[in-house]
Amino acid sequence: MGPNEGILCIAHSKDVDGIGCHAIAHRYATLKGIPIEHRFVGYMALCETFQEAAGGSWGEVIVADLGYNAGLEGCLDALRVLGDKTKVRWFDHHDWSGKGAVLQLPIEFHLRPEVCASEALAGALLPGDGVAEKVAAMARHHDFREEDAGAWRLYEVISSGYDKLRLVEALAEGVFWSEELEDCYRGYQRVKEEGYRYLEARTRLYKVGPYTCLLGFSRDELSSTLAASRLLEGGTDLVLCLWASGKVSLRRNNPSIDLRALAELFGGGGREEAAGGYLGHRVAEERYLEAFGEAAERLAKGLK
Ligand SMILES: [Mn+2]
Repeated sequence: MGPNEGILCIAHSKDVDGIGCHAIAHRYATLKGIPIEHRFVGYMALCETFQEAAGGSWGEVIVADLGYNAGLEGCLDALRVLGDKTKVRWFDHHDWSGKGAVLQLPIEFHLRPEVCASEALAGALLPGDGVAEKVAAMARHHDFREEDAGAWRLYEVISSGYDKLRLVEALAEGVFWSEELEDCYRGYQRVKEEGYRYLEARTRLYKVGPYTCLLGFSRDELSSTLAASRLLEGGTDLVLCLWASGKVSLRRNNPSIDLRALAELFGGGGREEAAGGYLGHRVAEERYLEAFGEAAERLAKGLK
């Protein structure tokens, strides 16, 4: 088998579902003896990755746990070129309603909002495979915020910045925990506590439209979910967390707020209940209050 017949897996690496999709694709390829490469992407570099894929020569491209976002409109041509010459399967559970232009591309979409992306992928690639099912179950528990100590510990390992490919390879082999992961997990508990203290010292309450919103400025050591979950404990209608990179995360306590629509004000996307984007510039630590003002103003446009 030549290198041109391999699988390219494009998914994010921010949580158990994203990493789980990579792991299931990895296991599938390994069991079939097909070479596989992974691209760990975010919404920001997605088009570049599709352009790179379109310029390459792959046996199959698997895209997973990446929902529609406005940025995709900028690479429809690359996606069409890619889909015309390569089998592309796109597994996702985000909301794709009204996104006809992308859905008309020569891509096989498996859009299943009732499951997480890893479950959709496991069902299609490795039905009946115990390891894939276990990875998918952990991804589901994390994505749907269900009890699963193993899944949540794994999430903390992912948040700690542990080597993504190493974790994917371990999961693909059915190694769900190890001494090395335990060490990483323990080390991260200390880092996380410091991150919480830093965040709690840098929050401010805003009124945006009819809603209360707690804004926070976080260090990179806290992931979106961890930082935003901590902010949500304040009980406001919604929260917006900001990082030095300009990254923005939105979460809510009030289910009547559609965060995906708000995320579009930040060039991003996501789900109704969890979304994110970018402010558009970096934020220096000493100027986070200015950035809060800017973000709150933008939010107010969407929350009239
Ligand atoms: Mn997911």
